Amino acid sequence: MSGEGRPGRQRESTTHCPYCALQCSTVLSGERGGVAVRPSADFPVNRGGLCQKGWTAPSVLAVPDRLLTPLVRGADGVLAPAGWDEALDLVAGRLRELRARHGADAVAVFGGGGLTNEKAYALGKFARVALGTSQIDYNGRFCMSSAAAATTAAFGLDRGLPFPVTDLDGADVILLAGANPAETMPPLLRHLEDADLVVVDPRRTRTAERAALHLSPAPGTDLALALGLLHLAVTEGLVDKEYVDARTTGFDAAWETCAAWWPERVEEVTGVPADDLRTAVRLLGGARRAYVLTGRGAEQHSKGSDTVAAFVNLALALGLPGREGSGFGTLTGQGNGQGGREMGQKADQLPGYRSLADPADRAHVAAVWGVDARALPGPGRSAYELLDALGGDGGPRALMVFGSNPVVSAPRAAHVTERLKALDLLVVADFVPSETAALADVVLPVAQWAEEEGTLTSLEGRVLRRRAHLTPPPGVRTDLEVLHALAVRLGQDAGRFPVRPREVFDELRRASAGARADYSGVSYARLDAGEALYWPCPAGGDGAAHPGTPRLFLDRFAHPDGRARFASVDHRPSAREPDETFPLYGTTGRVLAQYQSGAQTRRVPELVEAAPETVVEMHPDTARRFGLADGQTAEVGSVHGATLARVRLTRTVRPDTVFVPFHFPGAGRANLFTGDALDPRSRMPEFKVSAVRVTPAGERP
Ligand SMILES: Nc1nc2c(c(=O)[nH]1)N[C@H]1C(S)=C(S)[C@@H](COP(=O)(O)OP(=O)(O)OC[C@H]3O[C@@H](n4cnc5c(=O)[nH]c(N)nc54)[C@H](O)[C@@H]3O)O[C@H]1N2
Ligand SMILES: Nc1nc2c(c(=O)[nH]1)N[C@H]1C(S)=C(S)[C@@H](COP(=O)(O)OP(=O)(O)OC[C@H]3O[C@@H](n4cnc5c(=O)[nH]c(N)nc54)[C@H](O)[C@@H]3O)O[C@H]1N2
Ligand code: SF4
Ligand SMILES: [Mo]
Repeated sequence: MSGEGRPGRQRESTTHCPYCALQCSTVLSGERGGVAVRPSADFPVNRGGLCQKGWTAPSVLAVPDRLLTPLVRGADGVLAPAGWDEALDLVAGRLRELRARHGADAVAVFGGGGLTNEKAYALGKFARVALGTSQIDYNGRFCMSSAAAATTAAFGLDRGLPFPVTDLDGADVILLAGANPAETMPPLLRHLEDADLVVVDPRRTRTAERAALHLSPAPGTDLALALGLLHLAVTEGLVDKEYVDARTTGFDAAWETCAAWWPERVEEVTGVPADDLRTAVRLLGGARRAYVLTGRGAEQHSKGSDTVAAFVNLALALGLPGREGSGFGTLTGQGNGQGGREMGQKADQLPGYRSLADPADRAHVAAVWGVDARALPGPGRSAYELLDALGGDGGPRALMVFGSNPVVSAPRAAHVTERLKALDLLVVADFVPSETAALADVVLPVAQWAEEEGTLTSLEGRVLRRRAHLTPPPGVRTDLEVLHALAVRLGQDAGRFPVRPREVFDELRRASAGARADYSGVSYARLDAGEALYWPCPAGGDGAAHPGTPRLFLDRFAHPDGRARFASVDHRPSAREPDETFPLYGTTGRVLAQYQSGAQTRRVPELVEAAPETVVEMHPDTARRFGLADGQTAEVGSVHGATLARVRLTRTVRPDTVFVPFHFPGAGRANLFTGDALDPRSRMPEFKVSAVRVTPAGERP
């Protein structure tokens, strides 16, 4: 709580870290230029811990190249400072012109999972109402979409962790499939200390080093591995038959495919010894309290949603989901990766997890927005498909980006960059000159996390308050103010796009009332009073406040019959497997000291020192085979393109695999070698598997 204006005491504000979905609670003090951060002592998720990114977050508030004035690209092709009216008039005028000439879908919007609930909600409404376009999607498509597709199908509802993080404290065994929290959510480890960890990762990560058992499959083979684990659960007699009968459907059909995945066959496909598979299943099946958790390593594949489904099948067979003290979950990534996927910035979605394809959902939201439901557009393209279509035949001619840096983070980045350049108008709202902002026709400088109010929903489904410690610097506006000003210029009533976060939140409560992600019982007042509110939290009908829902599915799953669904899924290869020309698996992911596209963390000196440039991690045997030495600059190339990276030799990675972090710009972008294969259900790109060769830089065959 902020103690503003208390005499004789330093002003402090309790808020949350700007980065990942763990949303560690922090206390800010000091004035602009000298803001200090410390972890709050009493928040149960981080328990007084922060990672290096959290400790250094205040320095982004005062980076030397902070955007403090709108920029407009002049006739000379250079971005030059402009006034707000000039910039907004220009944007609105061009948008109107393009819409008149090419139709409403000529204008597209790209959002982000780092936006607060209020901003994500306002952005979706702005696209559908002020622009009337169907063309909106967001970077969560690259992040949570496979897990969301699979868990919605299985449980009827997608909340990353359907239980509080602190439930993990009591676990005996936790299987982590493709997650490296020791680098991506360090304070989470405090909740994993007492459990035996089974870590599935082609690298022996810092997380795997703490594991009781490390399974190291070839990239892209988790689906076979999960099918094999279910096979063993059955043959070892570990299935919870009573639970399967009472709480699920579809087991027999699921068994049909995994019956053929006996351990030796799984070993052949994944490289994981059959004995280790048996040990894993016995650990999990023998535990009283066990959890299965997935991360991006299992999800960012052209078969990511089927892979998550196979891990859900395993958890269901063992009777874990919907029981206190055990469960299935996925570790959501971005600060508001959970709320951001419920508030209507996804191509097919309205606030509260309502569906654009459902007439009753459309009618409810249209009534809250005061528009005719028939005027709401239908579902649009998914993130990669949207970026791929920019500036092409029948594709959008203008794009507005709020909270993403796709020049670095989108798959097949060179192609995406070309598409962005082909636009008639690119508008980027950001607080730093990101690589995407550098291509824009108009750049709008916005406020940062510590300068604004709002709410975010963390990976455990708890709604949290972000609080302003500073006022935004002169010349900077909030995202909500930008959307308001543009909507008015596009002919909307001033009252339809409020600028006060609290007002937007009250509207989104109404828009989500009665929906799957129901926030109608959550209020700033309740959050500020310190209540821990997890959605769904409907408004109490008889005046009684609903306590929220820390644990979902304890009595029933969210399908009409109350049962969870096993999925019938089978293994298949990745879109492109290694061959003679591209003999290695190239996989990508994160390092501790950098965040995402690096737009924020590459501006923090301590973090740059810790992780200055793109590296390619490879096994010494692999380096020898391809004539490479530690520290040398190499080219990591695929059929799509090549990345320059410094060779880092390590025995922690499989000899058939190289690993490249995706946080760096220019020629060091990992996404120069990733491709355009998408999961057919979730439209998730295959970030985790490319077929690559690694050659000394400048010596490509
Ligand atoms: N330091 C840091 N922390 C972050 C972020 C960040 O950028 N930096 N981003 C946040 C966000 S948005 C997200 S989504 C999360 C992501 O958090 P994680 O999912 O933990 O992160 P990744 O490094 O992308 O992938 C995890 C692991 O997957 C492994 N992997 C690669 N291919 C495969 C495969 O085929 N199968 C399996 N089983 N594993 C594979 C990689 O070796 C890697 O160790 O982190 C959040 N926290
Ligand atoms: N190869 C490879 N590529 C990947 C991944 C991978 O594992 N491998 N992971 C994918 C995943 S999981 C994710 S989540 C994406 C993330 O990648 P991006 O979508 O690029 O995410 P960020 O780097 O966080 O970009 C956020 C941008 O918005 C700005 N910003 C932050 N907050 C706000 C705000 O409130 N308002 C506005 N207007 N701007 C804001 C930041 O300064 C930054 O420039 O990358 C994906 N790309
Ligand atoms: S773990 Fe995530 S939320 Fe916590 S300090 Fe680090 S980046 Fe921030
Ligand atoms: Mo993510």
